[in-house]
Amino acid sequence: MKQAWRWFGPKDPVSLDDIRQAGATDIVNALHELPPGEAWTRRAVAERKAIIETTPPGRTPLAWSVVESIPVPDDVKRLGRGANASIAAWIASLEAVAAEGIRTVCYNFMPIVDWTRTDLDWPVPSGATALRFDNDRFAAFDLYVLRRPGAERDWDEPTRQRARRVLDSMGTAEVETLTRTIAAGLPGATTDALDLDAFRARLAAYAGIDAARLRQHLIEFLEEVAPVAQGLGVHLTLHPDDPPRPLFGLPRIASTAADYQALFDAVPVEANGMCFCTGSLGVRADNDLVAMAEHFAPRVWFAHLRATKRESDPMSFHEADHLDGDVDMVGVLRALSREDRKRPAQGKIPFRPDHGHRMLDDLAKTTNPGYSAIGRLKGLAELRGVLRAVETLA
Ligand code: DNO
Repeated sequence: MKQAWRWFGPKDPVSLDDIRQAGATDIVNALHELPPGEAWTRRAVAERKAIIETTPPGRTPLAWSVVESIPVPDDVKRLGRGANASIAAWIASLEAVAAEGIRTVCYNFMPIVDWTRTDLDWPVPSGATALRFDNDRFAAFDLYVLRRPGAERDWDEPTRQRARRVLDSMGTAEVETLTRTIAAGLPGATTDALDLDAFRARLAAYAGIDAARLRQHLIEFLEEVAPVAQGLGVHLTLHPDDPPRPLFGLPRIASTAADYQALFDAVPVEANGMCFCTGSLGVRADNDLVAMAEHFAPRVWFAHLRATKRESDPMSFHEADHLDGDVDMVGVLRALSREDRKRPAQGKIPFRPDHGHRMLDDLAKTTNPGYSAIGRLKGLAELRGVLRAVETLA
């Protein structure tokens, strides 16, 4: 497996040398500065590639091997094949990436909001801070800040009462922070940053889109893009929903084994692949991650490895140390590395240590939430150790 690292580009406070010192060899990057729906040019991809792959004398080379993500614009999720201009632009970006020799592309199909948390600096007992999804805080936002029509129906009475108390305990600044955290998106988000009015308008545009419709739209999108990817020699990897359940009354359709199976059955071409994200999938107690890794191994072309831990309210979770959440990380790595050993050199699975606690010197620095250097370096070191052991014992 290839040890990779997400880098947000030249403005990332984590440098390419930091990544070398963490021991990663492969870079995960995207043209984050471009809005969803804008076609990437080959020239822009080549410029970024030159920044990543021009190695100063004496330094370890790095390879840009994964694009995460080419954002899927909102209209594709609402209209499916009907969003033909957006799909054409997505394919143009894919072609630009392939022309520069990058063979793995990650994307997701979450409506309106990409990955979602309520707390970005939640103190853990070591003195570090973690990302967290607190279900009551999320309900407080949905019910009393966004005031989403119909939200009352989606939350039971005890949750509504707790959410009310949570809201009453927050000052204006905290409500603003929570709003920004949820509606404006987190680093690497592929959805548009929205204020509350724009958020409500977007929600209204999803009226009538249930899980079956959204799944159909994803299948239509894949029917258009996956054969092109196949021809270009690129694997598409669908990132799971994070968290893997409906939010804001909107369907999510990449949360379970059955969800993925439906997509692979509908569009069997090999280019239709999966990003195996243990942290996202592991939030659901009914996802058996080792069984999923074994079953879907031939479809896995990229992995995000991190561990979430469900709390006393099992709808809430925080990000634990990489080996200490609910996921059986050793079991998952055993399954993925077994697959990896069967593959030729160009098919090796890149994985990145996903997220990490903010700790040590990073507590005093400006960092991208979840993407500080030291917490990920620690995560990668732990994962590398497991991998070495699993490979040695195989
Ligand atoms: C969060 C990430 C997401 C992910 C996209 C994939 O840390 O896993 O931003 O990159 O949802 O398209």
